[in-house]
Amino acid sequence: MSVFSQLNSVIIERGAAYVVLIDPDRKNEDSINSRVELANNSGVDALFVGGSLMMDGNCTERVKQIKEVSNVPVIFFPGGVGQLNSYYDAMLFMSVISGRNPHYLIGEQVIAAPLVKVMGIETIPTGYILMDGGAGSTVEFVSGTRPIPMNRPDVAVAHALAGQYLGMNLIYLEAGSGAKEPVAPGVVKAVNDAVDVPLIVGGGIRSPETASETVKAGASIIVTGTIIEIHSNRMKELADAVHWKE
Ligand code: 1GP
Repeated sequence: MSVFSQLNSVIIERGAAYVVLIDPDRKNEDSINSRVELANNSGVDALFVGGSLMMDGNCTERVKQIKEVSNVPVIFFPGGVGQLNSYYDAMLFMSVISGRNPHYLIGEQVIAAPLVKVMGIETIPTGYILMDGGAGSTVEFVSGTRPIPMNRPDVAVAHALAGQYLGMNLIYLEAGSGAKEPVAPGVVKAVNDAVDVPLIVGGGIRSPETASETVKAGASIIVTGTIIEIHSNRMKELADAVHWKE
């Protein structure tokens, strides 16, 4: 069964899926193993692995380590083609559709595509929409794109629809890692009402209450990174909040 089908089964059976983002960067060197082990036992449905900026050259080694320890699918959440390797079970084949920087709309993807083919990684076509979470996210700087203001659900809807019509299987509403404010429930609802594909929502989600509110607004997949870097033991309560059908 493909990783995408597995995620869809979780969404159908448990209401929504819970994903923990692990940044394979130097700062997490000592905590990766324990965090992945905890994820194995906390009802986490998948790991996203990636980050906008790597501060050393050991990313591949860390992804290998994550794959060795993980019991759940390890999905590449690409910060750039340099983080591509064959240890991932699948990847979000993403385009930053909220931006107008051709390199992140199609440039990185063209560089990555032949390598993905050779490595045989499952690709999940994903339209990535950066919303303004109020913290000036790293992805904003690295991608050279402007986030969509949070008070413009109409603009978010237009981008998400364009993504769906271009064939994206998932739409990712991103407030940016460490966002002050997560994607507003009103934005999630407006986009979910407009598109037929599942929504991933991440950035600034720090509590089960926010996770639950975001799912109720229409998110099918919730991603948390920062809160788990600070309090790994909160994975279980976040997973329980996301899995509302149980
Ligand atoms: C994944 O960028 C997010 O979409 C992760 O954000 O680190 O704020 O949880 P946090």
